[in-house]
Amino acid sequence: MRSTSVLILLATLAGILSSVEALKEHSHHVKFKRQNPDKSKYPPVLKTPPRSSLPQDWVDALENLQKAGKIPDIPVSTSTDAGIFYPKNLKMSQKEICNWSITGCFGENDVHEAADGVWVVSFDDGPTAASPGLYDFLHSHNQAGTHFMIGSQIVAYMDNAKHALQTQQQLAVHTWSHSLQTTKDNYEVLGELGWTMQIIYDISGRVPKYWRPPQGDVDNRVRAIAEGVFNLTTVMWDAECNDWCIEDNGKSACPGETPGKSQKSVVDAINKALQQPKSPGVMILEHELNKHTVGFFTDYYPRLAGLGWKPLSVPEQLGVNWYHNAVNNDDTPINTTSMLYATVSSAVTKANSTNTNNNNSKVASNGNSNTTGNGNGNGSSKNLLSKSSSSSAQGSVVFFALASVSIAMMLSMMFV
Ligand SMILES: *[C@@H]1O[C@H](CO)[C@@H](O)[C@H](O)[C@H]1NC(C)=O
Ligand SMILES: *[C@@H]1O[C@H](CO)[C@@H](O)[C@H](O)[C@H]1NC(C)=O
Ligand SMILES: *[C@@H]1O[C@H](CO)[C@@H](O)[C@H](O)[C@H]1NC(C)=O
Ligand SMILES: *[C@@H]1O[C@H](CO)[C@@H](O)[C@H](O)[C@H]1NC(C)=O
Ligand SMILES: *[C@@H]1O[C@H](CO)[C@@H](O)[C@H](O)[C@H]1NC(C)=O
Ligand SMILES: *[C@@H]1O[C@H](CO)[C@@H](O)[C@H](O)[C@H]1NC(C)=O
Ligand SMILES: CC(=O)N[C@H]1CO[C@H](CO)[C@@H](O)[C@@H]1O
Ligand SMILES: [Zn+2]
Repeated sequence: MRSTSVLILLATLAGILSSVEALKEHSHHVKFKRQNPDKSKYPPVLKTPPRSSLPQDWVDALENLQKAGKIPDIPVSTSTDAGIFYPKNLKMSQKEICNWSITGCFGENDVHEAADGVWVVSFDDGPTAASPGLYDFLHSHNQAGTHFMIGSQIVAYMDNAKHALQTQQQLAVHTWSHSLQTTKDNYEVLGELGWTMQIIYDISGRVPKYWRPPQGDVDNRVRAIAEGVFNLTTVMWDAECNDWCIEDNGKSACPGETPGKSQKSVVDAINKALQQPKSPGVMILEHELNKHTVGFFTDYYPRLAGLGWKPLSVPEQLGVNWYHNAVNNDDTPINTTSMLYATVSSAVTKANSTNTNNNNSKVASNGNSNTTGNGNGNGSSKNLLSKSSSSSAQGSVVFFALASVSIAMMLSMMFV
């Protein structure tokens, strides 16, 4: 069942992406033309960025981590019709590998569930032609969502990605070519993550903090590269509705899948999640692929508050800044010359230290704080990035993490 759906998803995405060239002409907004980065700067779309495209500082950072023994020596997996496989003679323990695709294992730093009462708003696979409508809808409700974007899709829909920024949506990483990352070698993973971060930075000035692996395919090797080189946190989910099965024409690409075999089955799965107990909250996997997948969300969204849910983006539920070099989309981000976390971090530290009048009062402090943008989390960028999270918010995040690991594991096994 899983491998069928994996294949269908890949086929669906290939279809969407191949229509991108044609659509590109029409999504051109003259207003933004001069601000767009030169597309020739980026590696070819829909392919894993080649080794020759990798900036030397990323390569050095990866190789230094390898030398220091910080990248587990887990072999690259192979993807077949029957699933994802590591070499048969592999002698590593499940704990060492922590391969989500097969065992549902979460890494120790993964974000994979919501705080009590929180409905996490997040979408994968954008930007697409359907994205602006979603962003406008969210904006009209003063709602931020986390958007895990495909680098190649940003090349094709650059103005739509900028629209996300303008409508107070958080930009995050979903790889360059939307491929299975455990099947990629270390340099390939580096390019898939790094180039997607780079294009997000180029259009927004913001350095992403989160990534979600396509189809959840991640292991401790891939996590170590994401965390060690770029300080990208892996974000998973704890409920599924298989909205991605529904194609542009409204029909299902996975007739054998429940949910997913029909629009009704998707809606039923969402309704089931909406009725779940509030502890932990719900982090449901959704996609901004087309008007149908967006429509599922816009249909149920108005009911969330009445059902007692508080909808928040990923960083809002954690009570942290949205980006490594900016609090959110409102402030002026701190410039950096590289996506390498060490470089970003030192640029931030330098900017912070040149600010003599340090004032932490504007920092995101908890999930209920004014971090959704729209003028509230306003202030000078220089003093925004210092950390002053309230201990109660941190305490509760830790509490939920501990209290509900088993429930989340159960849910992920049930739904996936
Ligand atoms: C990664 O980023 C977070 C938040 O920006 C920061 O608190 C943490 O110290 C960083 N991790 C490393 C290893 O620098
Ligand atoms: C940040 O980068 C932008 C664009 O490259 C540039 O215009 C601006 O002057 C830079 N700001 C600082 C403070 O270096
Ligand atoms: C920080 O700003 C707040 C309000 O914006 C103000 O009340 C406080 O006195 C300031 N603290 C410092 C150290 O400037
Ligand atoms: C958010 O900001 C508004 C006005 O700017 C203020 O009234 C409200 O108390 C703030 N909420 C929190 C949780 O800080
Ligand atoms: C945000 O900053 C701008 C410019 O500094 C200012 O005009 C505006 O009143 C501020 N908004 C809030 C809510 O503080
Ligand atoms: C910024 O400065 C504040 C106050 O000095 C400090 O607490 C905080 O850790 C600094 N943040 C960074 C990212 O350097
Ligand atoms: C730790 C872990 O999750 N390992 C699994 C990864 O995938 C293989 C299939 O090739 C499983 O056999 C492992 O158990
Ligand atoms: Zn995806």
